[in-house]
Amino acid sequence: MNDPASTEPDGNTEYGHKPFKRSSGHFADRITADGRDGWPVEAGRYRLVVSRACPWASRALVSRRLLGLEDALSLAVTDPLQDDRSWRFTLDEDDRDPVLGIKYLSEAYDERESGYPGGVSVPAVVDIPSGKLVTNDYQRITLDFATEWTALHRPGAPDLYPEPLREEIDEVMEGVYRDVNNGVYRAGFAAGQPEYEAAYTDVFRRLDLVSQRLADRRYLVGDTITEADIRLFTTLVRFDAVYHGHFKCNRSKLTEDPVLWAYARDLYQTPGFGDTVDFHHIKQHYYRVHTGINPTGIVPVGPDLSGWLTAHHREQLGGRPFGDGTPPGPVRAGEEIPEEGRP
Ligand SMILES: N[C@@H](CCC(=O)N[C@@H](CS)C(=O)NCC(=O)O)C(=O)O
Repeated sequence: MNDPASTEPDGNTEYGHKPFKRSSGHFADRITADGRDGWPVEAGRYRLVVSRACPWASRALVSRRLLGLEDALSLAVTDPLQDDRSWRFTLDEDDRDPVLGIKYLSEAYDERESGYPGGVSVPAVVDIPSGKLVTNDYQRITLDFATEWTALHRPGAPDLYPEPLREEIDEVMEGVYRDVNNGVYRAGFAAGQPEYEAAYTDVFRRLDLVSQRLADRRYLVGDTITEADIRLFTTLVRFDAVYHGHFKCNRSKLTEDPVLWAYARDLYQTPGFGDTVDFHHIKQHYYRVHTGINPTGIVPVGPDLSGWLTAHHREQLGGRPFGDGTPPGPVRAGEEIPEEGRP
C-alpha cells in the first residue's frame, strides 16, 4: 500500500531490507484522439482518481487545470491515508465515490484484471461506464492530456509539450525524474547508508544544476510553462514539508535556495498550480502512512507555509507563462483546497 512498495505487498516492513525500486505502471493503455488502444478521448467518459498527497498524481491535477479539462474529465480525490486495501474514498458520503460507486480504487483495478498482484496506485484513470481502470501510467497520463486531449482543451489552453521543444523537455525531465522526483524517494526509503548517501548526493547535485539553469530564465525550457515545470514543481512544493525531514534530504531547504524558492513560489501563485496543492493531505500521508520510517506517526507542525504567498519577482525575467494562451479560470466548485491545506 505504500509508495515505495509498488513491488511489495507491504512496504512498511520492507524498507530496511530491500533496495528501493519504483515499479513502472502496469496498466499502460493510452487514451488517445484516435482511440487506438480502445479508449478514445471523450468528454465525460473517464474519471481521474488522485491523492492530493501524491506528487505523481499531482502532475495530473495541475495539467488538468492548466488545460481546462475539468468539465471533460471529472475528479475523484482519495483519503490521504491508505488502509490495508489501499486508496479509499472516505472523504465522500458513505465512503463511496459518487460517480464510480466504489469504496476502494482497487475495485476498479479488479474490474480490469482480477487478482492483479501489484500495488494500487494513483494517478489512475477509470472508464466510468465499465468501471475499469484504463491507465495508471503516471509518466504518460499528462503527456496524453497535453497532446491527445486537445479537442477538449479550454480556449486559451497553453501548449505544455510543444513539438519543437520536446527533445529538450524530455532531457530535462529525465534528469529531474531520476535525481529529484524519484531521488527523494530513493533517499527516504534507502535500504542502507550508502544508498541513502548516493541518493542524497544526486538530489542536491541536480537541484543545484536546475537552480543555475533557472537563475536567468523564468521556466525550465523555452519561455513558457511546460510539462517539465509541472514535474519539478510537484517535488519542490513538498520539499520542506516532507522531503527535508521525513526523507532526510536535509542539506538545505527549498527556502534556502533563492532561485528555486522564487521559482516554486512563482508557479505556486500561478493559477492551476497552488490551487491544487493540499499541504494537509501531503503531511498526513507521508508522516502517517510511512510507519517504517516514522514509527510514531507523529506529523510535524511546521514548516511555516506563509512564505508561499510572498512576492517572487520572477516576472522581471520576462517569460510568458501561458505563451499565446491565457491562465485558467477559477477552481471548480467542490474542488477548492480546504483552509487547513493552504498556507
Ligand atoms: N508507483 C506507481 C507510481 C505512482 C505512485 O507511486 N503513486 C503512489 C502514491 S504517491 C501510490 O499510489 N503508491 C501505492 C502503490 O504503488 O502501491 C506506479 O508504479 O505506477
